[in-house]
Amino acid sequence: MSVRLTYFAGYGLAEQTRWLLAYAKVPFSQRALASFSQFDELRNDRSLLFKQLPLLEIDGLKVTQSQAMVRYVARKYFGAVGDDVWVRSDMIAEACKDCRLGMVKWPFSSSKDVHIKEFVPPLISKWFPLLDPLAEIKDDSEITYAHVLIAEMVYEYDLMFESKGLPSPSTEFKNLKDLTAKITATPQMVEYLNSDKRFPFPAEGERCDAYVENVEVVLGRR
Ligand SMILES: N[C@@H](CCC(=O)N[C@@H](CS)C(=O)NCC(=O)O)C(=O)O
Repeated sequence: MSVRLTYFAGYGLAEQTRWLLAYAKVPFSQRALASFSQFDELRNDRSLLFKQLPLLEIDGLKVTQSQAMVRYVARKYFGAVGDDVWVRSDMIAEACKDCRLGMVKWPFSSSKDVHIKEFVPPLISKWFPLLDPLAEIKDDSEITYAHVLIAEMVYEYDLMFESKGLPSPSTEFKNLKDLTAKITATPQMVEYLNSDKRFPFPAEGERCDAYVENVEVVLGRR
């Protein structure tokens, strides 16, 4: 089995798939593009259905569109569950996609202060109270791919607020906090989060600037 993820050197639209692969203990390699010519080659050799990243390759199958990637990995590597659980998980996954927009946009915001004080809080106050009851787990066997996505989102937002010396948004949401702690404490997630596959949080300053530069160069904007 060969699994490869192609994206930039950062989280963006690829991190959910990285977490799902890591949680499901699926070995994967990744390719962080560094130049426009690498991206252009993929656009021209038809690897990218819509000429966009990220790209997930599994045994020759080329999957793009981050949410199609997430669902494909979920279907292939997470256990079989009934239709009701699948549909609920898919709905939660869409909510996570919407809520984590503040994460995806963070590196590109011209003012991190405005972003964290004005753009992100409405996302948190809309989605966290709705997701909190859905994050309650009585037994580990209840964990679905959607729970891993919730944990990913909560974890990244906590890192974002921490990077600005602000209290973690998850503090007030017991189920979100407990679920995130549970998932990130599993041996496979500890391994992933400490591996060189996990990119550091793009904190304001050099790290963020380097990520933005990477994206702009690869997309041919600089
Ligand atoms: N709906 C797509 C959006 C993908 C997307 O916007 N990718 C950006 C990079 S994060 C891209 O490749 N932009 C280049 C382009 O659209 O030409 C997804 O979720 O994967």
